[in-house]
Amino acid sequence: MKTSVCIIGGGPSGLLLSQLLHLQGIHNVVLERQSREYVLGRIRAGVLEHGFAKLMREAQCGERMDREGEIHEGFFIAHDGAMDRVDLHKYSGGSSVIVYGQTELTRDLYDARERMNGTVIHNAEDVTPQDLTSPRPSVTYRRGDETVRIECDFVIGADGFHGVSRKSIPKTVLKEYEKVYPFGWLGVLSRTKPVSPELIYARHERGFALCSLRSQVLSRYYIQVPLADKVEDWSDEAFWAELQRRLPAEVSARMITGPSIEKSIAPLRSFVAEPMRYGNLFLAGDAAHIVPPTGARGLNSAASDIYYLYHAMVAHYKRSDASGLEGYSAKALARVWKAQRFSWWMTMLLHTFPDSLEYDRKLQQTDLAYLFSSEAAQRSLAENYVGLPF
Ligand code: RFL
Ligand code: PHB
Repeated sequence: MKTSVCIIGGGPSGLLLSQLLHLQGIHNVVLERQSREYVLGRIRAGVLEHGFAKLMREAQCGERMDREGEIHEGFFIAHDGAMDRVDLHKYSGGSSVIVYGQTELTRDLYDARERMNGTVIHNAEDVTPQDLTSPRPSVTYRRGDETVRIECDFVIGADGFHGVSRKSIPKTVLKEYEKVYPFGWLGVLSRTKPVSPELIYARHERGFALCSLRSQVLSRYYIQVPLADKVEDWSDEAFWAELQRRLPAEVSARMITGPSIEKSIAPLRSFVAEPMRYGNLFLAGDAAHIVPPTGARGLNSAASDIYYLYHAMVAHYKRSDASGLEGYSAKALARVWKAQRFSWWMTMLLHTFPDSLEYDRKLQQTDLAYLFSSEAAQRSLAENYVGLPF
């Protein structure tokens, strides 16, 4: 098989790039290790920035997002007995975010790829990038007993944190920066009315909590848990009780609980791999960088990678201009690190650290008191949360 661009990974990053390139007449193939149902069963992001939404529209996949997604112009931070609101609209110069689930967005991308006869190969086993520093790299994969080779100009590594692409870059070339946090988030999805029309991030001595949503009938809640905890350790009853303990009493009093329809634990990690290019391999999204979910930046950082890569590929194929590809890694990393900084800051501000000193807790309280007493600090939070420009 021959193609121009071979994309490894059929998550949001890979599918969005595939769709954008297709619309520009640039032939591409997506290789995904899992089935479509498996990918759509993963409950992840809920908050999108407008830069991501704009790309979805450009990819002709924004119709349902614009119809069903909710515009949020602010969110709450519960701390020290107070419930302070961050006015995103006011402090970001009129911007906002969109609440629309990653599952739905991925479904829209799959549907579009199908409608346009795009090639998305599921259940591709042993995907292996080859000859990455040659002008004609290839990717092989296995389907049953058969090994298939795809020859291409470029390989895109959009296969998430545990993918194969980043691992195919020699250790002598790749530098990895990592910070692992001593806790995870236990998330529950329930078919109940959300406790608040806007998100509530809560700092509490017992640990962080977050009230989020997917729609007016679908709630998504998280609580900070120790790394050693397993999903089986947490019955629905225990989850709701702990969540309610960490929220202001008036919020807990009006919370509607119900059976969980999904429950999972995600460890929190900050990670960046540099550079994001090796020969004709380009990394994008979680394959190159991970943030703890506290600032809702993960998917939104992938969006800027895809935006830069898409424009670089178009310049290469339409105008024989290689400058976008040459500059990709440096340009993408500059924005990636800003998302890292912001996500780290939100995480440090709102979580309870097992080894923290009383001094550290005083600083968290002071940081929050400063935030809500300073318009400049709220402006800084708002401009990062709605997304820095690409
Ligand atoms: P993905 O989604 O991991 O997709 C990668 C795909 O590659 C496939 N794959 C392979 N395919 C072929 N061969 C191999 N060897 C392969 N290895 C892996 C995988 O099966 C998968 O389908 O990466 P992508 O596309 O870069 O997208 C990144 C986002 O998924 C991620 O950043 C966000 O979900 C992070 N995130 C959030 N981001 C936001 O912007 N806003 C949020 O509100 C938000 N909330 C979250 C989050 C992540 C969370 N978890 C579970 C980590 C909330 C949570 C709880
Ligand atoms: C979510 O709804 O899953 C969500 C929202 C905001 C975050 C993280 C996750 O910061």
